[in-house]
Order: sequence, then C-alpha cells, then structure tokens
Amino acid sequence: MPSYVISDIHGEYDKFNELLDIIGFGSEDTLYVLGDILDRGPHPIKTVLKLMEMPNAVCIVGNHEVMALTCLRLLVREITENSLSDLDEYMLENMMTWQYNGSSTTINEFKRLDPEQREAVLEFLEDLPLYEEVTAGGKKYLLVHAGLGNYSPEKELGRYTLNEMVWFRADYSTDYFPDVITVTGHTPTRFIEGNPEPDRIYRKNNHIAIDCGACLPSGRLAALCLDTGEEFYTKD
Ligand SMILES: [Mn+2]
Repeated sequence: MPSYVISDIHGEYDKFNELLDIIGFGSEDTLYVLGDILDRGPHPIKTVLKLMEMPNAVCIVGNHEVMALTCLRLLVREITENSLSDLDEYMLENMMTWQYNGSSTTINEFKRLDPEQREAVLEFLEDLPLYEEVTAGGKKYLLVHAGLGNYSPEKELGRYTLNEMVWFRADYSTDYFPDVITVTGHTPTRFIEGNPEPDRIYRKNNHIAIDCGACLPSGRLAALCLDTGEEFYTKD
C-alpha cells in the first residue's frame, strides 16, 4: 500500500494514465497530487473529473487552481448588474493573468459540463488543501505545490499564506527542516539552476522537486514513491 506523489499534470490526461499504468497503481495505494492539474495541456477538466472519482487520490492546490477558481466562479454566473460590477480592475487582471498562463483548455472543457458538474468541479477545487504532512517508509514529508515563500525556520506551517505556498518558488539552497523532506512541484526541474539532470526528479538539501515538465516539449510526468524513494517516468 505505498504512497506516490506526482505534480503539474497540466491537462496531460494520457500521460497521467500512462504513469498510473507504469506504477501499477492499485486501489490500496495512495496518490498525492501536488496541484496544477489544470491549464496548458489538452484535458485538464477530464483529469480533474477522474481524480474526483479516485477515492485514494489526495489533491493539493496549485496556483493554476487558484487562478481558475477566481475566474470560473464569475464565468458561471449569469450576467446581472451585480456580476458586471464585480468585473473590476482586479478581476480583469486575474482573467488576463490566467489567460497568459494557459487557461483556454480548461475553459473549453469546463463549458461543456452541465451545471451540476460545473458546481461539483468548483466545490472540489475550493476544498483542496494547501499542504499535507505525510510519514512513509520511516520518513516525514511536507507536500506543497510551490514552496514556503518568505521562509523562516521559526515560522509555523499554518502561518504561510496561500500565495507563499502556491506561487513562491522553493529555495533549494535552503534546508527548510532537518527532519522533514519537502516535496514540491511548480518549478520544472529543467529550470532549476545547476541541475545536471533536467526532466528528472531533483533532490537537494532535504528538498525533492518532482515537476518534470509534462506539458513542455520532451517533458515527462514523474512519480515518486514516498515509501521507497523509487522514481517513475512517462516516456519522452
Ligand atoms: Mn504552479
């Protein structure tokens, strides 16, 4: 009954299924998904719907879910005087940021859902936790999408803001905790400075970075087994 962790699926539904097959993922296993299920790749909502049906999947929020929620809530409302007045500078900026970050595949699939499915998806996204603490294989892990922004050793986990956990990139040069391994996505490992092995899982200073760029050219979706440390990858 091992636990696996993956991140940044970004709508790559086929790679997600391929990876589950490669792992041999079973109904007794646990899958942690470190956010950014949505946007960019072809089937973000199809991937969310599948995860909603998996009782042994635990999803954590990423910045793409945060961007989507803000905008989708507004988009599903009928246009009323009130909703139009909500479309202020702040909302317009949110929409533009989201579009810049690959929202179109999410919107295209979302608009094909019936109203009940839309509501179920929005509630699922709204309920995603910010982080998870897991013990597996005798090791303690902190699972969080991006990192611990404005990190300080004295700062308790509950004091980090949403933005500090979903947007701020992890500082791989800083060992956050002596006895806890921090596992993050968000930053494709090919973009980590000084990383000799792009598109492979990166380990340094009690950090493990697992975003191997599934939605990027020649990128891969990766999984890490928390119990054994074993790594799994989709084909290039
Ligand atoms: Mn991200």
